[in-house]
Amino acid sequence: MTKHERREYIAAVHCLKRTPSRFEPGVVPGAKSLYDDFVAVHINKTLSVHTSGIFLIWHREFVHLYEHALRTECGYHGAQPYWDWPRWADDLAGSPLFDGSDTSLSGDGAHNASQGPYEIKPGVSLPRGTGGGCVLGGPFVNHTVNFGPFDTALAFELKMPPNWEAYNPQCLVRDLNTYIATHFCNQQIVDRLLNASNIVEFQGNFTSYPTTLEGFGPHGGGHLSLGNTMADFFASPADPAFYFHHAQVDRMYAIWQDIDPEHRRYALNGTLTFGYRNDTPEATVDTVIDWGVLGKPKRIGEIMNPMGGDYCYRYQ
Ligand SMILES: [Cu+2]
Repeated sequence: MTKHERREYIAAVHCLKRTPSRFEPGVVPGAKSLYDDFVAVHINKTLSVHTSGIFLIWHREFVHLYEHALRTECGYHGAQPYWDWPRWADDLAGSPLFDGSDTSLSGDGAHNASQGPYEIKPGVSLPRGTGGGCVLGGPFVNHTVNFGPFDTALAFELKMPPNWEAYNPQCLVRDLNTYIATHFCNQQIVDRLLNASNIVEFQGNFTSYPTTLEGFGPHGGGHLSLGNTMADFFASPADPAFYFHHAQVDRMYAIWQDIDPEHRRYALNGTLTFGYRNDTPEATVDTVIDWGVLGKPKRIGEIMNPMGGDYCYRYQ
């Protein structure tokens, strides 16, 4: 993107943060804007759209709806860019996305001495990064996170955070972490991902369940490599970087589908419950996904082709 395009994108995100929420007053007190509505919907659906049969397609439509809102509500003319993980994995702070300049998404957070390692599960942890505090400057220094923070462990217990709708304004927190980026978002990881021979393997390469370090994958790796706000399992879309990360997840999905469209275009595997639990039915192309205030309900089959239905996009 040219610097002009980056500034236009950033201005549109700021505009979305000023655009009124679509929730009825009082229903979701933390949703102060249309930007926050996306965070709220993600929180509300967390227990059905991660390590489940609809992870890939749900996040595809979610990013599409966000891009659509940037364009239709806020005058943005471009597309939602993706974050090419391996390119800056060993130098996140030097990347145009996170270098803290006025054309970035803001950079690292202030060094927070009390930031500890990331506990993946009992006995398994990953080292902290270089920040852990509020972002120090750049375009999103005043971007408030209005929900959470939430405890990721709740997801593994299939529990929603109590009173998640509450308004709890905080700063955007980053903890740039090249250890995590170079281990989980490198080129070999991307190659392995794209070499998956079927949908079970492909989904597993993104995020295995139960989570092991080996199977941590570039989805979780990307979230954790940016730190606290992006590492919040429920409220991560509160960090504008979420959409760059998930555009790249979707790019991987689209590239992988295009390798063998006959077998992969409509391949699905898994239920609608976190951890592929069988208390909900298997996702099928006819399963309808409800988008609440963000958009109209859609059949899964309508979300599986980037060049079909409401979509008309491809990745470079
Ligand atoms: Cu998500």
